[in-house]
Amino acid sequence: MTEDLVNVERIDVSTNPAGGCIEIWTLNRPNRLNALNRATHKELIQACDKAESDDSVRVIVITGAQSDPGDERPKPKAFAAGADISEFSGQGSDDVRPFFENNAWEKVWNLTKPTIAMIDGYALGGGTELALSCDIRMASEDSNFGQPEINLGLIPGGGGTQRLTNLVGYGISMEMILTGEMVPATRALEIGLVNSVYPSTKLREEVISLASRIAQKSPYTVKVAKRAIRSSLDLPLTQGILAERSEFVALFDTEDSSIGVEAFLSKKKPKWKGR
Ligand code: CO8
Repeated sequence: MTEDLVNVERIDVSTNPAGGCIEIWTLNRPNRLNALNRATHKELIQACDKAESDDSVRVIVITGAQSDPGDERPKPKAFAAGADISEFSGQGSDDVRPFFENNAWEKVWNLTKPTIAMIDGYALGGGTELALSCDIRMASEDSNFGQPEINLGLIPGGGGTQRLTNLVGYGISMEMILTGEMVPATRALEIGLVNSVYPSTKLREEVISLASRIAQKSPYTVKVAKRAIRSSLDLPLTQGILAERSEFVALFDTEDSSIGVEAFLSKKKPKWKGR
């Protein structure tokens, strides 16, 4: 039997007012530092499609498997050390172009549900970019980030030049991409590349706690909030404000806004309908 390259674990949160589950997707090639080969990439796309069409999935967490410390040659901890470099060998632009047209990085970015990258170890190249495709990044103190593609004669291709720049600003993005040097977790926190940093032993608990708190909200309203925040990246401010206003006003026709307002006024917990 072959092992899943993206292992999907479901954590039931059905006692929440919104019910449902949190999905944890674990990239499962620890002996290759979870480098994303084509097969892993395909499974990641499938996981996106399944989760998007499954109404019970509230929040998605993406992480990397760790190698067994008892192994003869244990590997360093990793979220993902990027695309699988061995698959680049001998490839021309016509070979790689189709892969980019439907790629997992954009698929994750375009999920309508909230996503959290749980990073414990190396997140390099496509690994940092995968974390950047998530909405929130939470890392362990042992993590290192970087865009080392320049060392391969390449540049980031999974959105790094855009999403990294957006998050950390022009100068720091330039420095990271042009040097290819790694940034440790403490610095990643300082520059806004990650939301929070924890000791490795606490990371999962903290991520699940945050995911559970988000999962308690109306799943419909969460999606609208994500869409509105996302539009701030694409639209000039004045248009973004108009987009937000239109989303805000439309929410007054949803059952969940009536439920939320009535629950507040009657000092009860809202029981969301998700519409
Ligand atoms: N691809 C394939 N194999 C890898 C990768 C990788 N990206 N990273 C590590 N490995 C393998 C190593 O070859 C090694 O295999 P083996 O045990 O068989 O020798 C094993 O994982 C363990 O790694 P190391 O022995 O190298 O461990 P070290 O502790 O010595 O070093 C490092 C750890 C620093 C993380 C080192 O492995 C490294 O530099 N890795 C490569 C990082 C890198 O350059 N990443 C960028 C790749 S290019 C990319 O991501 C482009 C993204 C494009 C996105 C596309 C969107 C559509």
